[in-house]
Amino acid sequence: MVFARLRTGLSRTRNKIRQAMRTLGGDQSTAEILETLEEILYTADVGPLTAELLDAAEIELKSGRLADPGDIETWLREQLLSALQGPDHKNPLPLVESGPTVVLVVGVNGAGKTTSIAKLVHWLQQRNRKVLVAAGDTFRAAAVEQLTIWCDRLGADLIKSQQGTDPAAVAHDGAEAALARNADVLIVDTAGRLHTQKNLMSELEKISRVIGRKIEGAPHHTLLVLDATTGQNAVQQAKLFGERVPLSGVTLSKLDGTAKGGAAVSIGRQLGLPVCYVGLGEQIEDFDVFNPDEFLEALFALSD
Ligand SMILES: Nc1nc2c(ncn2[C@@H]2O[C@H](COP(=O)(O)OP(=O)(O)OP(=O)(O)O)[C@@H](O)[C@H]2O)c(=O)[nH]1
Ligand SMILES: [Mg+2]
Repeated sequence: MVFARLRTGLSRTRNKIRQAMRTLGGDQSTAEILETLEEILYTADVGPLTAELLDAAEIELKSGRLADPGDIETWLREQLLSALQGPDHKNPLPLVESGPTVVLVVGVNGAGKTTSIAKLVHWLQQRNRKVLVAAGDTFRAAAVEQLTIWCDRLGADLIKSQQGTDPAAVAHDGAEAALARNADVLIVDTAGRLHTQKNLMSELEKISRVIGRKIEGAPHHTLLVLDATTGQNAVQQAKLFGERVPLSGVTLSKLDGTAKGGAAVSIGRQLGLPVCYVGLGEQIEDFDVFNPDEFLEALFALSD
């Protein structure tokens, strides 16, 4: 992962956590330790998992298993790591054996979908994959322009149509082109939408259906892009999108900003969704596969 950027992004949260960690130990009572742990988990914004972990910590503390402040840190790290671990972090978007692998990218307005697509194209190209992009956000002309600029810069083929075209038609053309040009991966951009917009949510289902008719099993991955700075609200978005389209994972964008980071933990624990990729800035390289160990180190710096 672009570890340095992640560390910088999460430095505010980390500093607060470290400060709290330093107060642990000595002759503190169980109640005092639990209070500090609560502050730490609140600072990291891990959501409902906070209560669960505090209950577990209380049992551990009363049993005398966490006698040392170092033990508490290690225990906490293990708990969070188990909440963060997805099925296959080294290979978050496995490609199908033959024919193009289709990745549909969805999310609310401004989450970072289009930027994440450009970053993912670059990431795949670096791994010698031939990538084709379909500009499924036909809602605004500017959306197609934005993607055109990225694809020109990256030397990736882009399938696009006029503003107002049915996005499912663009996705269809994208699938056809991906087959004809022997692309390894087809990435389909979509317009931002809210889960409450019924028609727009149905549109996603239609896009999926149309692609599936062209390429068997497609879309193979539906990636939800979440703005990490929206905290626990991101978890709610993931839940509601997941009720309409089967999600395979999440890209957590803007972790370089004011994000506290805990949303990654909640998404894994509450929804069982893996965080596949992280976005750490506006540049093409500010992106990598999510690495739970590095993430926890950037957030908690338990090993410092
Ligand atoms: N700092 C930072 N900014 C980001 C990141 N990802 C995206 N952005 C910025 O967030 C803004 C929105 O990004 P887009 O990629 O256009 O988001 P989108 O989800 O495609 O937006 P719509 O298509 O309008 O729904 C842009 O200004 C991006 O440069 C990131 O990881 N870090
Ligand atoms: Mg966009």
